Amino acid sequence: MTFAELRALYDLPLYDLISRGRAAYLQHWQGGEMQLCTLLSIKTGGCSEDCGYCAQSARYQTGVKAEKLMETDAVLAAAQRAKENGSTRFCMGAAWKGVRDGDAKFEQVLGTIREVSKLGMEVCVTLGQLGETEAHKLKQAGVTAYNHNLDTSPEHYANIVTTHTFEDRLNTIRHVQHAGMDVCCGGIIGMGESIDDRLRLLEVLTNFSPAPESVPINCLMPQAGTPLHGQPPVDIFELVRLIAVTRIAIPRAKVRLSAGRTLLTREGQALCFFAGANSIFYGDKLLTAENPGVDEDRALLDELGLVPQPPRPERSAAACAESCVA
Ligand code: SAM
Ligand code: DTB
Ligand code: SF4
Repeated sequence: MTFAELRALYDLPLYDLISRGRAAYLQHWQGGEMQLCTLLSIKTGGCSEDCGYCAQSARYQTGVKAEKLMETDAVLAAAQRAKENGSTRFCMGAAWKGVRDGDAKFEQVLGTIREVSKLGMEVCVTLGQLGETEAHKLKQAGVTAYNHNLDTSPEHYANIVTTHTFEDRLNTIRHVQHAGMDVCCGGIIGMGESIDDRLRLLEVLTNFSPAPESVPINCLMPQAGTPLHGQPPVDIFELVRLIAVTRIAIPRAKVRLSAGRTLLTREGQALCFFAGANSIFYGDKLLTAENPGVDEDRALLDELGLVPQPPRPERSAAACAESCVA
């Protein structure tokens, strides 16, 4: 879609826009199903990069300590708990600039993925930059989706990060696509960007081929010690509008209401779900930041009459070993 088309949608009267978001959702998805994803930080803190929102950058005094890469057994136990709790997707994140073939840590992560992928969940990782070889090895090990956010518009990117570029992010995404993994790619709002910046990011996403399988929309979790701490919170109607436009523009994608739900009311979240969000992170913690508790989320889903999305066997690691089509 063009920027002008996205902007025209965004500027519709709110109820017209969310009605169109809801209609686009119902064309492609079972009404009432919410995908539950569990996040685990398998390597926390000490990151070389200077992303201005991130508590895990070694450049800022945030109180997040650098930890070692988690052992396979501990990750596997967390994945098993996530499955028992009803999550159908397990996403492992590492505070790295990227990974390199031949590196012992990368080998360890591949071993962990091989084990986690036997549980039958969708397996997602977010490890930073990848080359072609690394992407193929991740796919072979059982990764079904790779999360690599563009985070903001090409124009605003350098105001937020200087240690890598928007183009670097796109290159990794191309490697992920060529290796046949699903692309999970979205952004963060509330980083001082304009509405146009948010829609320019969406314009880039709508031009991906194939379309992203998931689009996480994060609201900035203000992290003490980072340059972006102190940004004003995101306006709920701006968030709802962006979700609806994303749903209309990329109707088959999971639109994930990601970081920042602790900053939203229940009513605000309900409006986001109506506008087209159909996936959440489920569990008390994101990577380092708070997430609503499992009991609170279960209660919210119950009150709204939403049910966890059943596993999609066709997207499990085993089924995706050869190829996964959207
Ligand atoms: N290091 C890898 C990378 O940057 O791609 C993977 C981990 S990184 C923490 C994954 C994503 O988390 C970021 O791209 C960003 O979208 C999101 N994120 C990090 N800190 C955040 C914050 N304070 N608020 C909202 N989203 C955040
Ligand atoms: C995504 O888009 N959001 C998640 C996941 N992908 C890796 C991460 C959110 C991180 C929030 C801040 C933190 O926990 O440190
Ligand atoms: Fe490092 Fe990722 Fe945080 Fe950037 S977002 S500082 S690359 S962990």
